[in-house]
Amino acid sequence: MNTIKDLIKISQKQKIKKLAIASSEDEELLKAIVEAAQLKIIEPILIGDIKKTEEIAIKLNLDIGKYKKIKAENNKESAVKAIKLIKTGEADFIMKGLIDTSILLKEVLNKEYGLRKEGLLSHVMIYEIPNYHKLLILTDGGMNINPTIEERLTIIKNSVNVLEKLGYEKINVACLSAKEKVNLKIKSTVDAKKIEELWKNEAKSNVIVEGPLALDLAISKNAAEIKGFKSDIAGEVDILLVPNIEMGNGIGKSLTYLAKAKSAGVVMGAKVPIILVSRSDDYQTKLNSIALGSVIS
Ligand code: COD
Repeated sequence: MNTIKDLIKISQKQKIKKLAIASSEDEELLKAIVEAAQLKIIEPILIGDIKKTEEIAIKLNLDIGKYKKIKAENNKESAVKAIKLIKTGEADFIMKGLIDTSILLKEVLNKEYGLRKEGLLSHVMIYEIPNYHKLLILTDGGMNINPTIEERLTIIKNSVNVLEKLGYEKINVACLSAKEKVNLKIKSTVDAKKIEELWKNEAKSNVIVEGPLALDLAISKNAAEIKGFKSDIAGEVDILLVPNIEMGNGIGKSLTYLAKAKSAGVVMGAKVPIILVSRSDDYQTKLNSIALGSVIS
């Protein structure tokens, strides 16, 4: 699988999934949902300000008449209602609509609703970048703010899980920092080396984890050769593990806005995938993410 288009194709070959959308009153979101339903990827359940959602649908000439709709008084209520549909088995996965990320995630983490499993939840973003020869995962630029070393090991596993669901057999992971040598003054280099060592205890020989690596070495074999950096994965990396949310958010937004990358994003580690797109993402990114969530669920 080398393109996001492949992802859409795979999702169309599967059973139609029920998607609960928290706060559906958003133009780009509604366009994506209607198209995903037409492509037979999902059956949407719209939750939130239904009057506003219907007004948007009329304005955009979208037919949402046959979709199930559930009214919610505010964003928190639409998040809770979406999550409860998972508990009752009425929905297969959840998508964030016009609602602040933290509001939705706080409810997802609320033990009362039973969506959490034992491990850490983390955000996984897949990019198709014009200048890179394969899909690239970036994690975690959307949920965990400053994860510990142990937490970053789980973040790797959550993203590996995504690629395995997409059929990958061999997976290369780079633990990013600002350079390839350990510098005690740069904590992320020390952490990355530790993660590389700890990964050797995992019984997953199909996944190579190396660190620390600067971004150029991770994605360019040429850069690695020029710098004389010996690596089994340089230029062939599938997953970029970042040390904190700031680096993840910075790389992610650069890929989208400066490199014109296509993307799809999902939160892994809960009982079902949670589609966590940015409110400013266009409808295509939202559609791609729906396809990703559908394949994983
Ligand atoms: N996975 C599993 N459990 C978690 C996780 C996680 N990723 N994060 C927190 N928990 C658990 C904690 O162990 C604790 O039991 C409970 O949840 C509350 O923990 P807090 O107090 O740290 O959690 P919150 O509710 O204050 O914050 C959790 C958020 C995910 C909302 C927070 O980390 C956050 O706001 N992240 C950034 C999201 C964001 O704004 N993204 C968009 C911009 S990039």
